[in-house]
Order: sequence, then C-alpha cells, then structure tokens
Amino acid sequence: MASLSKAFVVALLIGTIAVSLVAPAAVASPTSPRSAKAVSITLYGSQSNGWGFGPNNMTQPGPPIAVTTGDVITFTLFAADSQQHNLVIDLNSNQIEDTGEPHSNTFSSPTTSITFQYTANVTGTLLYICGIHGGALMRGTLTVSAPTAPPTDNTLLIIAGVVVVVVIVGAGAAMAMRRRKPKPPPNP
Ligand SMILES: [Cu+2]
Repeated sequence: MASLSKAFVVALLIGTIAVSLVAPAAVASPTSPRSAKAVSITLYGSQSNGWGFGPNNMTQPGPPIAVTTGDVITFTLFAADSQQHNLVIDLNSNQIEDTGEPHSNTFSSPTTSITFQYTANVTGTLLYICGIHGGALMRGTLTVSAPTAPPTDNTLLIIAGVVVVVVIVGAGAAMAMRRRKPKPPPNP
C-alpha cells in the first residue's frame, strides 16, 4: 500500500510540474504589449475647400481619420491651392494652433509633398486643423481609440488541466488494478 500511495504522490508531482511549466506562458501571452501600427495618410489642403485624401475630394470638415492609441501616423501633405498651410493636431479641439500642439512644417505645393509624423498617444476625439487658416476653414476629426484587449488565450491552461486529470485518473486506475490483482497461488 505504501508503494501505491507513493505512485499517487509521484503522479501529482508530475501534474504539478506540468502546470507550473505551462501556466506562466498562458498568463504571459495576454499581457504582451500590442505593437504600434504604422498608418499612412495623404491629405490635400485648401483654404476654400478644406481637406481631402485627394485633390478633387476636399471638404470642410475634411474626412474623418480614425486610429488606435500608439499608432504612428505619417501624413503626406499637399497644398491643393498652392497657399501656405500647416497641419496641427488640435489636442484641445479649440480649432486654433496652441503652443505645444504637434504640427507639421508649412507646405504650399500641390505636387511636392512634405511628410509629418505623429504618434497618436492622446486618446479621444481630436481635430486636425490648419494652423494658418484655423479649424473654422480647415479641420477634420481625428479619433484615437484605446486598443481593445485581445481575447485571453486559455488553451495552454486547459491542456495543463487535462494533463493533470489524465495523470490522476491513470494513477487511480493503476491503484485499483493492483488492488484487484489475485493473490499468487500458494506454493505446492
Ligand atoms: Cu491652411
């Protein structure tokens, strides 16, 4: 009987080791940081027509832009009307460029672009505007949404649990079979 309970303890140990090996990986996977996405947006600006993704579809307000917090946006900027503009991330949505708000250099060419990179680290509904002409003439919404949590992957934990159950059931079955084993025939 002592050897049987020993077998059971060994089975439990194996199961425990299996769980301890697998569980940290299962717990770690959902917390791994989401990698930032690169987003490319081309904007054409015009004092009289607002903003557009192309030179022939500018509107005021311009097209809404939606990204996820942490995304790195690269704006490619043209001035459809050959006037001087700049692109401002209007963090407080007051439609004017405030000190400290991210902004591009000025641009004035309908054919030669400049680029402006902005990492969307402010979550919320913001505006993009022209700092020279103001949001009253040139603006659009920039929606920055918090990333949704990835679904928790419990596959490894489930596998570990199954391993434990199989080991325990197997040990129990082995014990039951040993108990049922008939006594050896008496020596003649
Ligand atoms: Cu402008």
